[in-house]
Amino acid sequence: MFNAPSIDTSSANTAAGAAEASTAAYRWMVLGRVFEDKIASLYRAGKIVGGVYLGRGQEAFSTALASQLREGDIYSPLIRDLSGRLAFGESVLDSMRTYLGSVEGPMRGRDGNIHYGRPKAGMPAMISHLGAMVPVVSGMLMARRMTGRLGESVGAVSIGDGGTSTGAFHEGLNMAAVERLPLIVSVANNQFAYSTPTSRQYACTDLVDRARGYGIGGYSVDGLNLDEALETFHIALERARNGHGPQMVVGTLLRLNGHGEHDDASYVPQELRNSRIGRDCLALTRQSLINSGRLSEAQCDAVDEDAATAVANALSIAQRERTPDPYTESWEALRTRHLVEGSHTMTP
Ligand SMILES: Cc1ncc(C[n+]2csc(CCOP(=O)(O)OP(=O)(O)O)c2C)c(N)n1
Repeated sequence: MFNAPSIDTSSANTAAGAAEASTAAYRWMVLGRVFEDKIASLYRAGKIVGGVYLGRGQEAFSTALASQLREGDIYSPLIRDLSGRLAFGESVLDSMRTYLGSVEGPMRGRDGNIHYGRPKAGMPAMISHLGAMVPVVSGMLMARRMTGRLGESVGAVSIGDGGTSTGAFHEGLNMAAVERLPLIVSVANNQFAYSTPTSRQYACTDLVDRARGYGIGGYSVDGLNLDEALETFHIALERARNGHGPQMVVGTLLRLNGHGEHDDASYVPQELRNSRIGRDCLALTRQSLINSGRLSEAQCDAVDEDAATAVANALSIAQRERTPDPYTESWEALRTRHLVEGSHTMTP
């Protein structure tokens, strides 16, 4: 960690508060995992149209950020952030409806995966082009500042190691740094950009070194360690809210599945899978919560059961709903105004 904060987080981060934050985050992690396991099996059964991109191995890092955002904040997740999206308030049913193409879903069955957003709730729709959401969220923060609506809100944007090599990432982050915007950049370094290893992606030692170049706060965390990630994002969020400008948090971890479910990730060396970062953050978190007495085995089992029930209920509703009918409906995707939540009322 450098550009290190000197703020006192002891009152906000009491032992009781930290325990509560970690058990709450664990629930979102489990829910995300159970949901994605179900989606993966539906995909293999040919029941999902389009791609399926999962966040296995990234749940701790994703949830550590999103579970600490407040109402009024902006959250721009990436394809591997289902746990974070759920923690930020997305409903399991809406996620399920989107994957199954239900007309009742937020995308009315037009988008088969997770590029959709909920602008009114502070979640812009994800632009597929890597890096693009950094300038978008920076722009949203600028707009809030210029219209006197920024207050203590922050904008959080997720990105992968590959996305940090794009021009949009550099330009957006540089502008945010110069303007000292309350931007949180969460970099999930999962060692591969699709199949490109980090050794072919960047020449610095750690991606967090880039923060120094922009003159912003930078933190490097073990992306498998929920407690460490929660504490670090807590500090980064406080710093951003208190006028210290953009904060970048880099989590080191390994993507435990392919880029998408169509990819078997055969390019990931076995030694890396067997290494420390190849472990499963969900199992590690469960063990840590039990060892520290924050949850019992039985309570962890109950978390699993609750998640399984929530996912099964959402599936049973969504799979009975109809998909769009191309013979009677326009297929102009999102060009129709009524399909976009708040398109004419959206405020950045
Ligand atoms: C500008 C741009 N180039 C290429 C792509 C195609 N693409 C989508 S995801 C991806 C790899 C992303 O790697 P990373 O940012 O490390 O995230 P990860 O998938 O590893 O989580 C690529 C090359 C894209 N979406 N945008």
